[in-house]
Amino acid sequence: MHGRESAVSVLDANRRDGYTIPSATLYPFQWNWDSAFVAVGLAHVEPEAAKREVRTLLDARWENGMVPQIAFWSDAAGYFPGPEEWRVGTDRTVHADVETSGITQPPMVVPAAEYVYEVTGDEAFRDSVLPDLEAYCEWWLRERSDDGELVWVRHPWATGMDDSPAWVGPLERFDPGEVSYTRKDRKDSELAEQRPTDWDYDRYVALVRQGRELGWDEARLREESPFVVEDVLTNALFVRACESVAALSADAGDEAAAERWRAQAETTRRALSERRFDDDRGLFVSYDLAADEPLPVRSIAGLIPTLAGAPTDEQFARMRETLDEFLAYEYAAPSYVGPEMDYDRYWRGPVWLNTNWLLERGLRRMGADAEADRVRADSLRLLDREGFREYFNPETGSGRGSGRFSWSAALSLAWAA
Ligand code: 9WN
Repeated sequence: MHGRESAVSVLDANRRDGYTIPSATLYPFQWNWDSAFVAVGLAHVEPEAAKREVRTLLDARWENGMVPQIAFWSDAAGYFPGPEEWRVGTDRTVHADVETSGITQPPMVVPAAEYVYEVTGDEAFRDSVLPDLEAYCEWWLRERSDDGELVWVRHPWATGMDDSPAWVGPLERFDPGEVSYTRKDRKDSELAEQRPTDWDYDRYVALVRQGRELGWDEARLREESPFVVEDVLTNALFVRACESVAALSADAGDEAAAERWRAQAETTRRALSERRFDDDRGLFVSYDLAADEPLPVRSIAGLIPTLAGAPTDEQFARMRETLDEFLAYEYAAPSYVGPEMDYDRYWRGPVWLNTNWLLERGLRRMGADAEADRVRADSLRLLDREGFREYFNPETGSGRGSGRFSWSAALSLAWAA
């Protein structure tokens, strides 16, 4: 019922000019890591569209290398904050072609591009995207790393897991003041219960306005932003991104670049293992650089460094105990386990299929095939039961958030391949 044909029809319906919007009801523009997951799924059914998806996203790249969280390729109503709020315009030196938001998202586009290349074998595609992918990795190191090892983000939206309980600490530490704005995401009372709270939104908007006032100047924001966080999911995907640039460079015959990015992957992987593993909680935890303290929360983000091969054998043995807590629900794997877990609200408990896909692959990399199989099987059960919903209640399986959600449709195609 929710098979290949219906997945393709959702993606076709959500496709615009060279890119796929995440959802027609909630997110009417191109989003960064959404397009990456969409490309992974499309690679198996519409390879030309997969290549274009990646290419279009990279066309929104800033001159400094950053690939933005949102590219506003067309006018669309129904989303806040739109381009007028971010004010990153075509008149700015940061970018010449398209209005965008002022932040990025986890660098999933790099491994996604490698995935599309592996499926299609199209060398012209590889050669077209590799310079942009490498520039994006360079940007992370130049603008978003204090030590050349781990990278940081400066907005919860940049983590892709917006209202994760991991961000409550840093967000509590600052006063957003009086922020006036109108949300457009709570289309009805049911959805209002499944979206982030106003408390979160006040802080999201205050951070956007601060970025805008400082002209999106990275050096000043590093000093002045109250939210400067080394997110473990972003760092895990940064390791994967460096590995992908290394693999694509080697394939293109550039052994020097391949060696450099292999070494960077190893540096970041080791830093994750040595500095971001929390033995008491049995998983990786993010770090608040503004307050100089760890954010000890059991978020699914803390399991994703498996994808980077980061845990030592000893750490992974400890992680298995924590993993059991994530697998103790009817449907694996909730986005968060702990106090005030909310089965229905966004990144505070529901199961999301993109984090399940990353976790499944991470567990396979660590040789934990039985647990990986469980995550995959539960994902397929959810898809079968509810269709391409945005997220799911981990106990009842009920679909939450948007319907006809692009990455849910796309990843169903990747799982079926
Ligand atoms: C802000 C598009 C995006 C995803 C994020 C998800 C949600 C946006 C929002 O939707 O965030 O980026 O407005 O809530 O949290 O992971 O990329 O699907």
